[in-house]
Amino acid sequence: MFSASTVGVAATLFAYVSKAQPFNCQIEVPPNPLTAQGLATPYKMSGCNQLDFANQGSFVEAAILNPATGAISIYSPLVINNGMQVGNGFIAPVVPTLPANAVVGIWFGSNAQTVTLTGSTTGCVNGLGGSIFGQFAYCNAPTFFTAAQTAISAGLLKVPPVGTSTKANRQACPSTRDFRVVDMDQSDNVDTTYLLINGKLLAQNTATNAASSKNATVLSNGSDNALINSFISPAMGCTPYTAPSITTPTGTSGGLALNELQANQSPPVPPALVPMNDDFTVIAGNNGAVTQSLAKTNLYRAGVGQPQAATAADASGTTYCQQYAASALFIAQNQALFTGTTSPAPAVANNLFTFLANRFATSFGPVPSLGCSTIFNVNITSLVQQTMNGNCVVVAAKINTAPFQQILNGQIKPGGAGAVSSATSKTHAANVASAAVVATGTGTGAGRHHHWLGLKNRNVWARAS
Ligand SMILES: *[C@@H]1O[C@H](CO)[C@@H](O)[C@H](O)[C@H]1NC(C)=O
Ligand SMILES: *[C@@H]1O[C@H](CO)[C@@H](O)[C@H](O)[C@H]1NC(C)=O
Ligand SMILES: CC(=O)N[C@H]1CO[C@H](CO)[C@@H](O)[C@@H]1O
Repeated sequence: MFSASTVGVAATLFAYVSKAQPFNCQIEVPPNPLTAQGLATPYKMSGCNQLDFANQGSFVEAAILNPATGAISIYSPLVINNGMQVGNGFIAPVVPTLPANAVVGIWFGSNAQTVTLTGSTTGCVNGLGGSIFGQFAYCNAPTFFTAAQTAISAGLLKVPPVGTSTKANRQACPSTRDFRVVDMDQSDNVDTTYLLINGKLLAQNTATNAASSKNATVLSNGSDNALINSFISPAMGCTPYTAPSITTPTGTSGGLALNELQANQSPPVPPALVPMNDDFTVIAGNNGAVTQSLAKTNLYRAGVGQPQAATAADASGTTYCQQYAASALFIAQNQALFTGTTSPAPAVANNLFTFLANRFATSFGPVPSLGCSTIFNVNITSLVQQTMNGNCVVVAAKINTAPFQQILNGQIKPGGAGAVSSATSKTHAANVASAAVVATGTGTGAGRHHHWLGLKNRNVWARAS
């Protein structure tokens, strides 16, 4: 039933996604990146323009642990375009004071398609061999998480529990490993913000820079972490875990490391851990084939403090997709609360509910998302019906919860009605063909494209990233 033209439609969609972010950045890690001087040395960007932040910008976030006290602080190193000078392109970064024997971990995110680290990359991980993660990288992160666990075990570092919602029927508060709030690539975001002053001067978003710069834009990447910390948690009456930071105007910041440590301390049951169908952990071959990789998945997990999967079954995308169905139920259950909450991205959706519905439908959908709808052979367009206005902003959404409940219960099994042969999403070819089931059925092609367009900032929100 997959005619050439059907496949063509799906292939076009995929190409469209790829074209949305054609930028491939190289970021030069400065010498001694884990020292105070290294943290305060700008990372130099090549191949991308940091001033075009929404499309090509990248962000760096460090967590600093004092092993003697267990105290953690967050510091965001600055990223500049290669060739920029102090005062002509950027404001010199503030130099942090590091405790003795500080253990520093560094994480990268990007609005561009890919980031490749150059320079002093010892201890940095960009991917598995030649297969980079894409929009994510880290330096010294496993060492950081090990030291943090030691500090927790010693009673020095006290990570607050996620807590209980005060506004949403006392549901558990969300964390980055919670199936209710993950997206197509969980655990890939930082909370970094920068300033762009007068449209041409890059600076850290310190209290001093923020106060003295009247004509500055905050370059925020609206990450998944920020989505939880700044939108979902407040809406539910939950308090995000933050730490002191001299690179935020308020003096405190969330952080990838904080989110993962907290999720590790108060694990949801079951916890969402990076699976093998995450588009950051698959390996793309020259011929367009995509192979799942336990090694690459584990390499990613190590960078976000997650347990290693012993076998492919332990990181199964099918299992992950089944459990991810819980997200649809959560979003629907809290429809009224989230409808009354500001949208994190007004250009994508008009409130938090429509935003989350759109983000879930995208993430549950065909590869290069998680491919869950393909695995369970359900029509995601039909199960999450979205209404867009003339500007392609999602203004209404209707979630049919029963099928998601059945997926969660195991009543709808992988393969669903059996019409789709590729349940495991091993190759592009298989997924493109399967994706056609949904793609061709989409009511308006234009709407569908705009929907995918939301993936442009997927590092940012649908993240995707
Ligand atoms: C303020 O910033 C904008 C860019 O965001 C720039 O075009 C404009 O010239 C700036 N105004 C002043 C007074 O510098
Ligand atoms: C999927 O659902 C949409 C929306 O209800 C519908 O228009 C389309 O025909 C369906 N596709 C298939 C293949 O059934
Ligand atoms: C640069 C960039 O992508 N900024 C986005 C960060 O997130 C907000 C949503 O809160 C968007 O409006 C920005 O465009």
